[in-house]
Amino acid sequence: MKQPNFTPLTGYPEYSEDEMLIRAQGVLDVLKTRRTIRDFSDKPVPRALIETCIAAAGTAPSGANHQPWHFVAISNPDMKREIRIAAEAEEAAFYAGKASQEWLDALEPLGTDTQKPFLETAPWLIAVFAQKRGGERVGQDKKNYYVTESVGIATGMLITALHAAGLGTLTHTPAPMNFLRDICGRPKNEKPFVLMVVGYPAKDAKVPKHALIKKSLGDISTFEE
Ligand code: IYR
Repeated sequence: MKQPNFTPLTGYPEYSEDEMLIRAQGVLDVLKTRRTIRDFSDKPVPRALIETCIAAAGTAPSGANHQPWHFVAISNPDMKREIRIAAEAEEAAFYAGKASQEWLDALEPLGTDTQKPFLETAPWLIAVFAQKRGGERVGQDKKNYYVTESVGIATGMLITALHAAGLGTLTHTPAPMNFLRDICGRPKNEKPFVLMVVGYPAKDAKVPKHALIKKSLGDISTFEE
């Protein structure tokens, strides 16, 4: 058995408990203002901002540290149009009968429909892919573990970084999204996980009141002390 190789931990300064609470509250204050946006401005967003947020997502923990994700950032108008056409075709089938009545009832308060103009309006789409096989280095072909969990965590960190930077996001999941693999030219071992729509909110952006209903801390947690 090969001996694991260790190095000293860095990057954990000690704060006072008061300071820790202030820091945690600061993160909560920022995250509380996040909304899922469907009305985007076409104002351009610098590529460096998107790169930095993807780098933040790439720091996520993952099964065996295989980092089983790939992010395709798209600002190319032709590709965005192609994605919109394919996504709207899937959504048309979804709303016309593929979705159960219970599902449609659950979506009713969001006011969503088959039209996805934001896929062209927003300056960036980030297609997130999950890799069934890979490894800790690009080009490897080992089995990946906890792929969904790992890519889900990375996507959460991507959303957090984008929001902290002042950008709006929509977590878009047209189903199925296999068209994304073809349009983005990604290999067979990658499964489209989510399509993040990224940009500034439109000046007159509205959000459904339904989205403001948040469970309380008591609802979402139990403490056993
Ligand atoms: N993908 C569809 C439907 C949809 C599904 C869920 I679950 C949502 O939270 C929102 C929408 C659409 O984008 O319209």
